[in-house]
Amino acid sequence: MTATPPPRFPAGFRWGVSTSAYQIEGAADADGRGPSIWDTFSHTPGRIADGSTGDVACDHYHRYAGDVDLMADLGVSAYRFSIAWPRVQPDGTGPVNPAGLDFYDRLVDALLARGIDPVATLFHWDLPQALADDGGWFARDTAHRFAGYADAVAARLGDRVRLWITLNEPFVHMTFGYGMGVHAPGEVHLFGAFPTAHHQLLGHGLAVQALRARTTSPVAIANNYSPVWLRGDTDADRAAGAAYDALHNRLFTDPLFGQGYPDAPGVDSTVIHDGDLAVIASPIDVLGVNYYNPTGIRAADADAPLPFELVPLDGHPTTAFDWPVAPDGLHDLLTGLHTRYGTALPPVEITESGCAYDDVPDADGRVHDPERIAYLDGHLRAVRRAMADGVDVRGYFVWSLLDNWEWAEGFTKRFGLVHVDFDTQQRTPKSSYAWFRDLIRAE
Ligand code: GBH
Repeated sequence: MTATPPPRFPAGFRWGVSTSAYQIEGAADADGRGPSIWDTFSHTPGRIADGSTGDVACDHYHRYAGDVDLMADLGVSAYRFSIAWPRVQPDGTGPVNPAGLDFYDRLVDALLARGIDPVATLFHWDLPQALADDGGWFARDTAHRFAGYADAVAARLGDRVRLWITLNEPFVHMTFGYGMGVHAPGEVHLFGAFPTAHHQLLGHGLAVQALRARTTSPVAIANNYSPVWLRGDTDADRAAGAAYDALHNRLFTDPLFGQGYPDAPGVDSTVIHDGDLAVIASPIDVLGVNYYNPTGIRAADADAPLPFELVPLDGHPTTAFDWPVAPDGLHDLLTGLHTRYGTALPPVEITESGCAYDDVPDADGRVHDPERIAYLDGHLRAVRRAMADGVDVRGYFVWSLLDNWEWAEGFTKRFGLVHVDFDTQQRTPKSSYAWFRDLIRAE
């Protein structure tokens, strides 16, 4: 257990937990839902570590009421979930499927009844398969379709959603989905994937405009950031660090704040039309920050395919994913955003922070996860230090409420405050859940 309680946060600081649709809902065929790229990908042999799919996942679609009870008992003031586009528009365009929206209507009302702010992400990687068949995010039209979908969701959920988030981690969707092919849709374009960055950002900007016409609730994007920790001090190492920073941290952020694209590998101005950058820079109210770990970088060999080399950060504990535990990275990135964007930076919310460990119930059925408590404690202290250094942070969401379906890792990585037995669907709050509940109560 941690020695001293974390420092106090300002009154009104938002405490939350995060999930995403494909990782928890299951009910893949229910009520007219269409297929998404993750259905296709997970059902393709060899793509998922344990051969599993999200067909059932945490069966949250049927168990949401009990899951909202878990949140109420935890005492969070907000819940960040994502809306599955293929439930709302089974083909990604055209008429809305009312039964699909009914689910989110019920969820939002259940949250509000318990005093929990609904925070809705419109796109957490589960693109309707029909749109992928038309080119996915390589197709400029997908950006316009995304805005149409945002309009349809906001027409139904309007101001009951208290914070709207357009995209989750467009960097990961581009890089893993279209660059390296380890996530859906499984395409390998390497640095040729830049159009999927631009079209996601264009879709973000168009969706911001669509949301403004329907709601007065604040609007955000959730980017993931990984500060560069140089491992080497030659000019070549520094150039490599700058290239990685441009690609991972600036490509999806500089254009939001009117700076256009950085000089990052792959940027291809031929896909940028007149006026696009102004749409992308449509003002947002909050920047969502997802943080897991920093990245060690040094110069690559001259004949290497990448202009940088990722190197392990020694001297840090690691999670079940082998990601280093480095809370200072969160402080660095928050103060770095503040320095780089200055007054253009809106208030920040930490929209994901968390870790995977091999949590197993003991003989009494209890799940002890002291490493997760230490992880969260360290990262909350880092947030508080960044706030003391002048960064306006308004909230912190733990990834995740539940153990869930961790994309290409299937069910092999557990991120929850609540343990899930995927055979019985039994939920068991871990010791980190009690710790987080006590922390929120003490605030
Ligand atoms: C998020 O992505 C997702 O939004 C969420 O759906 C997911 O479940 C959650 O995180 C947990 O994975 O091996 O040191 O080079 C996180 C994106 C990209 C963050 C890979 C960590 C690995 C860094 N992650 N990155 S390293």
